[in-house]
Amino acid sequence: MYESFNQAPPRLGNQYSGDRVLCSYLRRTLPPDVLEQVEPSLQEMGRLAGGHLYQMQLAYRLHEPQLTQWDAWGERVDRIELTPLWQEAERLAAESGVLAAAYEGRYGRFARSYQFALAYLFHPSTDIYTCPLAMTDGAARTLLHSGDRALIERAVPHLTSCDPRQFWTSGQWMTESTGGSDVGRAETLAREDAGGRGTWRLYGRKWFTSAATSQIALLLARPEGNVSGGRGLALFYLETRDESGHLCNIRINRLKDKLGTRKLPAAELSLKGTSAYLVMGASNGVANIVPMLHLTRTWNSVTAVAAMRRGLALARDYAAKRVAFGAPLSRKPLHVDTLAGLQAEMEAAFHLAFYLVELIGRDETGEIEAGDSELLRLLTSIVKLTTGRQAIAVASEVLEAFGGAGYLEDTGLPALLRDSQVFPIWEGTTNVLSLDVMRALARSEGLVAYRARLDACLHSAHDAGLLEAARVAQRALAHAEAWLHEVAEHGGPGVDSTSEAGARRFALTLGRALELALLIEQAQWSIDNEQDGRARAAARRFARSGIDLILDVDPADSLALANDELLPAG
Ligand code: MFK
Repeated sequence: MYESFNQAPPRLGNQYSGDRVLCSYLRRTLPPDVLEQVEPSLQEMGRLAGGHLYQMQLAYRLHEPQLTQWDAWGERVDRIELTPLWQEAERLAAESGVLAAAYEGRYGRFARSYQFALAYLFHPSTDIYTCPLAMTDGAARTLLHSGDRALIERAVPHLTSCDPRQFWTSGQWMTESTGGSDVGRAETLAREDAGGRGTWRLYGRKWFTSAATSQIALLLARPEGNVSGGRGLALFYLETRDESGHLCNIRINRLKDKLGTRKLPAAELSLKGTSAYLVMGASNGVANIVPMLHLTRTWNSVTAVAAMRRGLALARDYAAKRVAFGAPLSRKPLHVDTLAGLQAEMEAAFHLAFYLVELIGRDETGEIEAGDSELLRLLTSIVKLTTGRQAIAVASEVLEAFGGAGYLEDTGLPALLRDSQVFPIWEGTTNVLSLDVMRALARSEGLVAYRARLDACLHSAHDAGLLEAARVAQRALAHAEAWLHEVAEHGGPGVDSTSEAGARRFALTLGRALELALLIEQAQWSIDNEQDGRARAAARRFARSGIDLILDVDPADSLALANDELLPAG
């Protein structure tokens, strides 16, 4: 009987031990005794991510969370049933300490590197369960930063628990229909309860919240009588359900019908007199929620890299077994060239994201110098916006590397692209974060520390093959500095129309130049200590992949192009 050909699908091995970039980076940056202690749990997470969790992800591909708003007898219940993989991920996240690792104080400033290595392995096989983890991490850090003893004692032990029965997640509820970017326009009203016992009631609609299954949320609302804008908002803490499990004056209007991240029950909510407590005073809400944003943006960066890595792991395995025109794809020069470019992007992004993680580790343990503090503030936005854009480009190419199979839902591959599209959108779009970079530079010396770090990386390079790549990074930074100088002379401090129009190209240039420098540093170390030239190959390739993106653009041309059908000919 005639049997038609069946292609063997791509497979994953242990996602820790098979990840040369992660393993080599940890060998360089962690003290050997710390690495020895954390490696068994990284091995275990890598095994699950490439095995059981990945198999579940494929098996439950069609499952989505279900919202039941009413019970059979007309009672409003707003119950959300999670997918089987999310239920598994919830348990595993707690037990394996994906959150707790950053708070248990065992590894000092290296705790964050360990935690984010766990998160990087956990993310791609758990259908974005890292969204509630990111929010939870941000909430725990913000509450600790607030110094509010009662809230800290009440919530932080739950948020950082390794016991799934005790573990709570947090939501972050900022976005309203007035804007996810211009948060200062939020309309949710806060009214203090009579008696002044510190309880407030919240009224409003949160248009887009993170997972609506969280036990607590940090959110913004405007105390009655406060001024408009971000300063008039206050940061609040609330618990979503009472002891019997009923939502506390919260209605889940609907789950959001998203392009991707569809296993994540992001929701639109109405607050109907929900009890809440102030965190850090009755104003300055935007400034007070910033510690949360810094962590959620870091999670965004690390998970963007993790998504790229997953796509590449699948594409590489496939290329080795897929035969076309007489040879495996892995031997075809053009396919090889394409995958090489993607690997270089991923590898560069990896080092940028984990450098940000290192800075956070040092910041949280008080081992950071003043200049690096300013660098941390600047990089949070730069890293998030740079890696977010890379993730989409890589995911799109990964799908193409599978040909038609990359376009078929039951391979599980299209979700890689849909889910990646979220990285540049949530937690601040590329443009909004680029403007944040300009504002940060107008107020701080972050660029001095940036240059010092970039120079230190480049000076570490002595391999002849890395020196040309180092010059590319130097030239890109010099061009970025010259551009900044020019726009500052033209418009004075702050953001004017010239600097605003070029802010994205400027921020991406800073992101890519530092990616290249950090990759060069790793490459030199790997040559010297591991006799491995693969990071060098990545650095050399990345240096040829568009580092300096700054262009001279005529604003009049931009205005005419952007408004093509709105403006008269001329
Ligand atoms: C994967 C699943 C996806 C689905 C789930 C998604 C759930 C939905 C979750 C979301 O809602 S995603 C959308 C999240 N939205 C954002 O991340 C906000 C983006 N917008 C910004 O970041 C704006 O720049 C910002 C809201 C901060 C601007 O607000 P304002 O009111 O114009 O504030 P301003 O004056 O710029 O800053 C107020 C204070 O905060 C200032 O300090 P001072 O009061 O001391 O002067 C700023 O310096 C400070 N600040 C702002 N951004 C900062 C910062 N400080 C440090 N770092 C920053 N990044």
